[in-house]
Amino acid sequence: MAALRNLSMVIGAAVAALGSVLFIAWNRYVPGRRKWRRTGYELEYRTMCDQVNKETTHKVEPKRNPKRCATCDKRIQDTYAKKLCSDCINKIMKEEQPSLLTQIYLDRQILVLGLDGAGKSSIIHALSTNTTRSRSAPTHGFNTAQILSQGLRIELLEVGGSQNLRTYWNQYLKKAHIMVFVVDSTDDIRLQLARHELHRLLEEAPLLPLVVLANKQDCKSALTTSDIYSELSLHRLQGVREVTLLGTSAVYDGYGSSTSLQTVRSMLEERLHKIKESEETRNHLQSNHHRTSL
Ligand SMILES: Nc1nc2c(ncn2[C@@H]2O[C@H](COP(=O)(O)OP(=O)(O)OP(=O)(O)O)[C@@H](O)[C@H]2O)c(=O)[nH]1
Ligand SMILES: [Mg+2]
Repeated sequence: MAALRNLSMVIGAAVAALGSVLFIAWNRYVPGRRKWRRTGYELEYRTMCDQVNKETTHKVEPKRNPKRCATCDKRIQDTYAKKLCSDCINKIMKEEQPSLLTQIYLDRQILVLGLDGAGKSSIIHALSTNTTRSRSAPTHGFNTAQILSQGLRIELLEVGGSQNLRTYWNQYLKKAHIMVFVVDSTDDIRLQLARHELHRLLEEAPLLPLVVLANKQDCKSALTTSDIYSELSLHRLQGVREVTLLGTSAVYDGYGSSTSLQTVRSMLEERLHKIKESEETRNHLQSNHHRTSL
């Protein structure tokens, strides 16, 4: 009896040992089974499928970050720039824009410059649409609008006034027929800087007609046009070039004593027609001279 009990205990132990060996072998060698791994003090497990999934997800292309430059894929730091980073904007301004301008070259061009926040975009909007708007975003690069006037196509071209864009201003002088320089009449702290930038441009383009707009005349703190005349040292240009200085408001058109933007537009159109006429007369005289000398 005792021998029988011993035999059944031995058989039971052998079956248990065999079961354990089979369980371990099953987990180890059959794919898709859970695999045990010891990490630190905790036991963690994962299936072979988990591993396969992990490996394949590594190969999937990472999602494109929407705040990356469309051209060079660099991260965009500037929150205003939606598509291009500042380096690519600078590159376009430096290399591509002049050729772009020759492609879309219009009959006459008015170059609108001035420090950032002076009101260039607001004025261009008002001149080209005959409507004013109360808000405007800073120009990162350039901004254009077109006016048609008695057979003349006029392009209004603004190059942004922030410090990094001011270095490109002079590249645009050659194509311009008139320069409109916009000043924020309330920004007395930066008038000295505006004067410096204006005279730097005038030195490079001694023949370019100049129109200065003392903008934001609707503001109580605005300096008068005679203050702006002396702050910008416009007397230095007397007898050297034709200068027109007008007070404007781009948000309340024709406010108080300021000149209405409709009048500014008519004056600019008239000037450009005169320039065109004198160019035509000169060309006519030149071709006559050429014919008689043949
Ligand atoms: N009160 C008043 N605000 C103005 C006038 N003109 C423009 N502004 C405001 O001044 C701010 C700057 O105007 P913009 O037209 O963007 O100036 P900008 O010269 O184009 O500036 P950049 O593009 O950064 O070079 C905006 O909030 C305009 O609404 C004006 O005549 N009167
Ligand atoms: Mg602007």
